[in-house]
Amino acid sequence: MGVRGGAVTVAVVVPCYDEAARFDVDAFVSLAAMVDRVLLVDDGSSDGTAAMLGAVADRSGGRAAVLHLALNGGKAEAVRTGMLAALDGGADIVAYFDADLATPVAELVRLVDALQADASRSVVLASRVGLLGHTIDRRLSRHYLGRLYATAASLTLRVPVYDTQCGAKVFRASPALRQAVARPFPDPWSFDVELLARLLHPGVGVEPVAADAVLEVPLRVWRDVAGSKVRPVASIRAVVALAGVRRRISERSAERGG
Ligand SMILES: Nc1nc2c(ncn2[C@@H]2O[C@H](COP(=O)(O)OP(=O)(O)OP(=O)(O)O)[C@@H](O)[C@H]2O)c(=O)[nH]1
Ligand SMILES: [Mg+2]
Repeated sequence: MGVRGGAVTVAVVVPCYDEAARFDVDAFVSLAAMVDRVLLVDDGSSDGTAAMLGAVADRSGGRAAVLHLALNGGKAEAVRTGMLAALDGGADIVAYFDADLATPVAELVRLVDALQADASRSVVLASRVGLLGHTIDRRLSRHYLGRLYATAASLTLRVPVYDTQCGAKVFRASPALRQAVARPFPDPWSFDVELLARLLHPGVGVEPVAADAVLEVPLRVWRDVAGSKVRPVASIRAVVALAGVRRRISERSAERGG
């Protein structure tokens, strides 16, 4: 552990919407001690979230900050706004990380370490793969829905990715990353896939991220945390939204002449 310090600046963006019931202040204070910057994005919450995020900021010695969005714009826009702010703040590595700690802090640190350890990597994705000795605690129905979606996402992106939806991802700052978060995601339901699509298949004038610069790291621990605000209808919308991601990839590929 110990991803903070040195020449490389690590920022973690945490989208938070009405998280008061499940937010663990102590865990995020400990995260702030391990990285250079924690950007807590309060996505127009109307419960006690703002006070809890404020408590993290107060106890973090200036390393955690709260970015308040007046209106609830959804996870996609909360993540995008936070990532832009992190890049503007000079971060060399930017992660996004769900507030519910389904992925534990120690696992996020492992993902950041994996990116730091290999300069040829641009992206590290957490992957929920059931393996002996690992604890991936996910309802069976969610697992199979997730497998279907991930297969469709993999075909859309034209790379053999296993899990696009886990809420823990780490990116190296680059012109490709900056352009990938410069504009809102057209469809909030598939923003994780759209972000990867923009990196792997960018528009003219931006160097793409190579498929083998993306590393998937199997999580040792991931636990489904009760209180998700994502309704089942969202997964249907997310599948439909992949058609848009595919179309935009084709358009950009055509513009690049390939
Ligand atoms: N659902 C939802 N989450 C948001 C929103 N804005 C920010 N978030 C954050 O996005 C993260 C994921 O939210 P969850 O409700 O756990 O949804 P999920 O992890 O995608 O889905 P599950 O796999 O069911 O847990 C949390 O950190 C939320 O606080 C929003 O408008 N809606
Ligand atoms: Mg969750």
